Amino acid sequence: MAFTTTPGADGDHITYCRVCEALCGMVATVADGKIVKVRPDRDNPHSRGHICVKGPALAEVTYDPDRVTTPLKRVGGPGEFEPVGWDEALNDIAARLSASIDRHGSQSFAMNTGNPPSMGWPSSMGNYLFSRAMDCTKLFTPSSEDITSVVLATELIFGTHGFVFPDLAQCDHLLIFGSNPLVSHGSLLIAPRFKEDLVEIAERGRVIVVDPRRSETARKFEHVSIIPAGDVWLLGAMVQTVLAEGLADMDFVERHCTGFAELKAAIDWITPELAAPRCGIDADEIRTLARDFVAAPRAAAMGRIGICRASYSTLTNYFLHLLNVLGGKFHKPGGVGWGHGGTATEAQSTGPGHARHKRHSSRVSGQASVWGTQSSLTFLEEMTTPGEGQIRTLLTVGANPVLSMPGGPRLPEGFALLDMMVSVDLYMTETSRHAHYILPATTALEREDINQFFMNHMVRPFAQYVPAVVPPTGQARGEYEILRDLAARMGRDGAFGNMTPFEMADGALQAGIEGQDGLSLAKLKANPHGVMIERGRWAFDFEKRIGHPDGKIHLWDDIAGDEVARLRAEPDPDPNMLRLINLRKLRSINSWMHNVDKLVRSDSPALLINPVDAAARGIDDGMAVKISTQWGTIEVVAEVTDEVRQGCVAYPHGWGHRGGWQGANAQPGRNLNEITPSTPDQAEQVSGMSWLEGFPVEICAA
Ligand SMILES: Nc1nc2c(c(=O)[nH]1)N[C@H]1C(S)=C(S)[C@@H](COP(=O)(O)OP(=O)(O)OC[C@H]3O[C@@H](n4cnc5c(=O)[nH]c(N)nc54)[C@H](O)[C@@H]3O)O[C@H]1N2
Ligand SMILES: Nc1nc2c(c(=O)[nH]1)N[C@H]1C(S)=C(S)[C@@H](COP(=O)(O)OP(=O)(O)OC[C@H]3O[C@@H](n4cnc5c(=O)[nH]c(N)nc54)[C@H](O)[C@@H]3O)O[C@H]1N2
Ligand code: SF4
Ligand SMILES: [Mo]
Repeated sequence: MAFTTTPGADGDHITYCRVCEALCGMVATVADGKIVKVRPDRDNPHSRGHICVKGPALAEVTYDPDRVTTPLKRVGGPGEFEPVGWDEALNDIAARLSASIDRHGSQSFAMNTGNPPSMGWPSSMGNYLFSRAMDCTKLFTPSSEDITSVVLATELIFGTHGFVFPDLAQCDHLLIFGSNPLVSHGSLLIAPRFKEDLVEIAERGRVIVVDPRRSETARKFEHVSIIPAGDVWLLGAMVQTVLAEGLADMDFVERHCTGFAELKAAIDWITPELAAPRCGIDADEIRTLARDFVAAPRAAAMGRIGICRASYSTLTNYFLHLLNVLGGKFHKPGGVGWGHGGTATEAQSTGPGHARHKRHSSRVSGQASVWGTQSSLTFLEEMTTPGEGQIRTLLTVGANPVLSMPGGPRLPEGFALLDMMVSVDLYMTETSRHAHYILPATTALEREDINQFFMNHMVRPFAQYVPAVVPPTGQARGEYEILRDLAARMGRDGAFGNMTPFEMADGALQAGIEGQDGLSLAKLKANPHGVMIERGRWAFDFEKRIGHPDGKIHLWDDIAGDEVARLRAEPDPDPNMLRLINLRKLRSINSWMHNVDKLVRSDSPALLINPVDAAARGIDDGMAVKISTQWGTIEVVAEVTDEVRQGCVAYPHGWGHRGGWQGANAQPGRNLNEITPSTPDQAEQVSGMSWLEGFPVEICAA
């Protein structure tokens, strides 16, 4: 079949989705200059025809009448804007940003970059280079609601942040902690046909899903129901079992690890009997889970956000790594390890010293920074607390923290104090309506891209370059272009260098990892459906990627020691407490696709509550209920279901819209982040991670 590579030309265009990390291949048909159809790309050798409902919905977003397609300048209160030209907008922004920074110092400038721009190469490079151009140390991202704890745990053990993920292709015993890949399609681990991989693993062996909710994934495989945030106890006791029963792979430990004796002594008290009431899983079952895992020759344990956002999430992820390492599953077929599919830039970025714990601890409450980003829970106080380094100017790029950050609804108190706030977005959102300027970004279908950053955590590494399907709607521009232009107008574009993002990508592709591959941008352009990178996942020397100066995996570490001591002093949980967990659904992506009618038509947010908990409160299915915490109360609709265990309720975030997206505004639901723990003292102190899973709530009929 013939394809065209000219943006906007009639015919079929090869592209890929950038809504989630699966990056599924798609074919978009253009007629009369407009996208009329989006279908799966069956010739994409990686996703092989897989897409979900959200991929084609990118076309609806592209042509959404509520989309912002010209620069907007605030002329009154929040939400009151008038269109302006690009030159006028960028000149005014540059002048006012420069003046404020001259007066208050570079520490007074902050950036908040969100999830969607991180899915693209030029957009993420634009953000990165602009933050460098501005010497920005106040970088807020969703990391502290997402990956900070796993990044820190990985740094402590391996001295690097390189993502450790399972070899789904060869594994035959997979433990999944706190992930629902049948809905999320995976994260920090790319396998677009994740479900197929899991079905095949289950055919060869077992897939065990540890989750407080009988999630879509748990339903299809073996489900182990856990008390929310109980994973630190379960994983601690599994590691203790491995140590106490002498099951550890001592050959690997002796060759590659330090700290074995210290670890063994420090956690001997986390017995399965002690852990059982704290995680809700019998002591015998905990032992069996540990023994079966170690005994399986090709086994892997993986975790994702369900274990990343509680008060011991760094330690939880630390124990998860230990389980894999001690169980003899690290850097082994069917086990876990670093990816080998990347390019030289990624090999370097997974090398020593990149996690940068505490490099820029926060000014007011001293919260740790991890991976160069700040804890979200310090965002408001950094804007409102006077003194040197108070945030005076803010750039948000593809982020909607008013809905997506804990305490988000209070952020406008800080926005109101800013000299200048600029948002680069597709919409006037709950966040960008407070900006002085909204600069219109392109959608994924309106920009060329390469999956550069993602190759390194693909189960089966794959490289693809795609041109834009259509030219930008109205006056929209790509983030890279916008930010480079803005930096130039401030005389700060030196950081952007002389190469385009694609020239940089080409250099990295040609360099390859350890001299292999023969990849180049030209080769990708000649193979528009993408190229599988054929090399063995384990065919490299993992010791070279360990970042600790001694070249060893550290089984024990002072920070982990402090966390274990803190855990030991943890009071017994209140057995009557209701704890809330978060919920992701197939037709939603965080806060930003709720203006697409075909997605929201059959997706409405409800609080899942167990029949026993509902009956105790006189709550029936479909009833309005109040969820309260010390941070506030929201009224939502209840769905009574034994899908959630007793003592656990679940609600999705990203709803409760009040922006310029009319369809989204008309949807039911409330902003969960009105009531999530939102003060800096509620962050996990070691990592700054937000507490989103298993925090206590009270529920009553409204
Ligand atoms: N459809 C859809 N896909 C998405 C997204 C989306 O919004 N919608 N978001 C994308 C993003 S930004 C990310 S980061 C990824 C996340 O990808 P995943 O980590 O797979 O995210 P979830 O689907 O939320 O799955 C988390 C699971 O953890 C469970 N859980 C909650 N609390 C606990 C706990 O204390 N212990 C344990 N063991 N489990 C717990 C939840 O019930 C849930 O089933 O998904 C991405 N994909
Ligand atoms: N309570 C609770 N809070 C959570 C989570 C949770 O599970 N529970 N999940 C957390 C996680 S894992 C994440 S990743 C974050 C997400 O946090 P954010 O990234 O801040 O939030 P999103 O809802 O993804 O908003 C993305 C914004 O980008 C805009 N946008 C979409 N596409 C583009 C584009 O191509 N370019 C530009 N410039 N803008 C674009 C959208 O209009 C929207 O305003 O939320 C976190 N917050
Ligand atoms: S799973 Fe859906 S949202 Fe994710 S990349 Fe594929 S089509 Fe896009
Ligand atoms: Mo995320």
